[in-house]
Amino acid sequence: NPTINNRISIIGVPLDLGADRRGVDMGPSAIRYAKVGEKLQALGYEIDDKGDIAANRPDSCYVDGTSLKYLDEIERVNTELCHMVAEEMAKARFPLILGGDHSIAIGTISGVLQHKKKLGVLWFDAHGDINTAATSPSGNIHGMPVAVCLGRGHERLTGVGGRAAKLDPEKFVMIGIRDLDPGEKMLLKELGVVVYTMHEIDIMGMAKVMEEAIKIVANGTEGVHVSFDMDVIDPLHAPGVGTPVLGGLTYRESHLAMELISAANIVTSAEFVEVNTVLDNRNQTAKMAVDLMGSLLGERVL
Ligand code: EXY
Ligand code: MN
Ligand code: MN
Ligand code: MN
Repeated sequence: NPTINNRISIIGVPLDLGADRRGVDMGPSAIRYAKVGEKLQALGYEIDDKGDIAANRPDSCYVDGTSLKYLDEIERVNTELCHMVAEEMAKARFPLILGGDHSIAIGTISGVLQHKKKLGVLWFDAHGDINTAATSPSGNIHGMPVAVCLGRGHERLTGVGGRAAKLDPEKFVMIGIRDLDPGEKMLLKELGVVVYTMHEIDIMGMAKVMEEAIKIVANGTEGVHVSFDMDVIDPLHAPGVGTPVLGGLTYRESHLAMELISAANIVTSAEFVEVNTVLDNRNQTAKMAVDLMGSLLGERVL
């Protein structure tokens, strides 16, 4: 039974090197300032905030060419994150990771995989994040974590957490996608990942999309990880992100998705990433992330 217990460990990862843009390094602070601990405590959880994993700033890091920017430091931070996540899960605690850029999914997911070999993933994002060094237009590693978690990409990234388990692409579902590079489209098709783009959400409605998505990731798995990139939400509601794309989820659609996952009792770990405080409007995007965590973890109106 993958149902979460009432103990949550918060881990902050103030890494912005994967985005090659300042601002998301302050995401964990902004999310804590928006009272994530208080919200989850009020919902009845016992919270252990493990603080932040130390991540270096770009000016003190080596940039290796342009195809995999800041590979050394991103590998190091993700390796540490992997160990911390595995350690918290060994204590039967629910890991809640605060980003940071989306490259941290490499560490989170490899850590979760140490305990749940059969893991489903719900990936909320405007982007596919499934580039490799060969297909990336930017060299930014936050556009690559999905490829890495499915076993594609540089061996120093796919090697984080050891070679043992990788995700099953059939248990990986993407939601809210509206910006894919040509190489990403090819790899998504090759691997057979199920993608609910904004088009499907518009046609089917979020309730139906989530019903299907939950079925796919829950059947035959030991748990489900939610990887939530704040840029999946429309920039009108979540302006504090580094790579905004028009035409995203509304406030209500994103909450409905979280509420339906919560009701299905399947989630065993989660991360909320890409809050860029420099671009945010009075911490609106960080607050929204905290509201979404509430809905994901059981908050209801009545
Ligand atoms: N696909 C583009 C790239 O690879 O550079 C943009 C990626 C943005 C990734 C953001 C975190 O989701
Ligand atoms: Mn992303
Ligand atoms: Mn994104
Ligand atoms: Mn709410």
